[in-house]
Amino acid sequence: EYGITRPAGYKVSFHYNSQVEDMHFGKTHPMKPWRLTLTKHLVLGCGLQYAMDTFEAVSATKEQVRAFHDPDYVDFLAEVSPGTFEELCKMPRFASHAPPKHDYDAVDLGPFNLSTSPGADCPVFDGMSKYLFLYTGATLAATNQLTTNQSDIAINWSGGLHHAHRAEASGFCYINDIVLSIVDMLRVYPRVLYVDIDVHHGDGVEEAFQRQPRVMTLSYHRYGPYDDTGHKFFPGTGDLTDVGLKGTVGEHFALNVPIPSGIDDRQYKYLYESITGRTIEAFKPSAIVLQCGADSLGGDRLGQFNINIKQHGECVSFVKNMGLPLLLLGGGGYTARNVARAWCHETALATDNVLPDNIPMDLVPRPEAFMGRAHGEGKMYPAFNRLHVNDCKDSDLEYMVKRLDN
Ligand code: V1P
Ligand code: CA
Ligand code: ZN
Repeated sequence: EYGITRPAGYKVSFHYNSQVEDMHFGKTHPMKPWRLTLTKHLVLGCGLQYAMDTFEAVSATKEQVRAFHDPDYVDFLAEVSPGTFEELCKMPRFASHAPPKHDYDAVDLGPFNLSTSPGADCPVFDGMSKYLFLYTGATLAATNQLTTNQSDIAINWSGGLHHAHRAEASGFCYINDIVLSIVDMLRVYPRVLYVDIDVHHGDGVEEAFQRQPRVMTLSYHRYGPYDDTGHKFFPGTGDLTDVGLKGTVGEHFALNVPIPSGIDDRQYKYLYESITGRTIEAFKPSAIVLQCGADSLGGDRLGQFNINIKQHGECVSFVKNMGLPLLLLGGGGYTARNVARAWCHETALATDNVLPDNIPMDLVPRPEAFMGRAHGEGKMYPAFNRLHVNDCKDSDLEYMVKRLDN
């Protein structure tokens, strides 16, 4: 109906399991797995399934997850539910993993930074184990498509959970599917480039490979003062001076681009294309993993950037044009309807299809209202212009690109 065709000369695979959609992190929690329902409906409604090989994801195994994560943590994640949490917490091998101390913690935290308190970043919820091992299974299947040369681009919008640590959940992320994917890729690719356009710093991935010169991590993120209470924007890391673990062979194989709030399309394009371009030139990756967190879009509930879907998509096209094996993952994204639009648009870009601007209303998720009015009624690509109140000055950005020459 939209003239969807298969891409010429290369193959794209799409990995998903609808069981992830029913999960609830909690009433007030910003992470809404049903954003993936919207994405699926939009992708299928446009007929993009005809342009790709589609795979129903199966759960990752505990053994696969242990390739990065602590064995006790993996067992805990596999067994935990709201009903078993208290009991498991008392078991000595789990109790020994004391919760991290954060100065801002207002909620009771259990081992591995997990909690049943409402308001926790990483709550224990019904069906959680299923959800975690499924999004991880989808990323690993996508990775396998690439490493076995069966696909050139592989997509998992339910993955991209970049904050998870070896034995600690963080920022809505429990299993770091990205790290597991890259570890697997290193079996066949000499060098892997990880690029992260989520509005948050990709700290978990950076940390995992801080001593590994075969993996270059590059994150673009909001960085700096958060609000009047003096809190930093989550997770508070990713300064320009953070370039990998000093004194190890991994030094200079991490790059961070800290960005003030309010950055617009033109400014983001300039930063992204100059820095990503130079990084690819210098590092010469054999494959690229792109975390496409949609919370960098204007109007996001947690984000503070003013990026439109078109520019977000151009970040995908830019790395796609390098012609390397490419893994596209999701991540953050808290204004659900815009997340669905962005990831559907990026599925189209991955398969060399162009969607019409006007998609029939029954396909288009209703636009979010922001700044007192709804933009882009009935449109695939709403205009978000200037959603965050702050202006980002060109002069605030210039020094990051200048630094590339040093
Ligand atoms: O800011 C914090 C910490 C926890 N607070 C006490 C301070 N957490 C953030 C976490 C953001 C995670 C982003 C994940 C991703 O990069 C990848 C999937 O997108 C946070 C925020 C916030 N505004 O930054 N947690 C919450 N909001 C939250 C709100 C309601 C209920 C639970 C969590
Ligand atoms: Ca980022
Ligand atoms: Zn994020």
